[in-house]
Amino acid sequence: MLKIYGNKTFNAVKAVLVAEELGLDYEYVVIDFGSGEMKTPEYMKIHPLGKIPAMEHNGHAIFESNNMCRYLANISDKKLYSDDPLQASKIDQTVDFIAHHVGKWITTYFFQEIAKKAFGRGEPDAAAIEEAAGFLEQQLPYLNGLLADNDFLCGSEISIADCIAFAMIMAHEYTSFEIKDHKNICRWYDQMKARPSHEAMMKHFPGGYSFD
Ligand SMILES: N[C@@H](CCC(=O)N[C@@H](CS)C(=O)NCC(=O)O)C(=O)O
Repeated sequence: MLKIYGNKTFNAVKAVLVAEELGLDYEYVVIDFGSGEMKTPEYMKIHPLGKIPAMEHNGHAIFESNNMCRYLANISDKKLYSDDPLQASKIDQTVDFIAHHVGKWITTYFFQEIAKKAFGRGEPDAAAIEEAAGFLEQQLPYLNGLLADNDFLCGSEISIADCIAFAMIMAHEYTSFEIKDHKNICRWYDQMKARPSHEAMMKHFPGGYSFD
């Protein structure tokens, strides 16, 4: 039995998209942000810090979204991942680059332009957005280059890196973050969006990252 706990965040989208790509049978459970549900003793048995996403598989509690994605691939004969140490390292490298660099700055857009409004935390900070835009302009060409000769970020086959990157880059549909100058990223984004996994994932995230 696989249960994924989440709400409208990048990290939950990553896990659901990976589960859909792998064709796994799972239950998606929405954990409310405002009601304190995340900090109940029951939920904190699943995520000890009371955060989302998290999941339960055969009685084991697992958290940290990138780890969740890798785990789901590992229980699926390494589909979306690899048995080859070098290819696995390439996938991990891309996942880490997204998590620590591109994703960090896209999270700034999400916080400033979506979360602040949704949770009454004030107006977006223009300086923070400008800083994020500057770093993304340095970093997105690297991702664009990975896609110059390949359909996917780590080669000719889709991997967890694509699902993880997609969940982050999806923010461009809901914030002022733009990808239009990066043609390969645009092409890849449209390809990812056309996959059946995208439609299935979106059923759990009506309105995407919008809280309106
Ligand atoms: N690094 C974690 C991030 C988890 C996280 O910070 N979740 C946020 C939402 S994106 C959360 O649950 N915040 C509520 C809280 O900390 O009370 C992951 O990738 O899963």
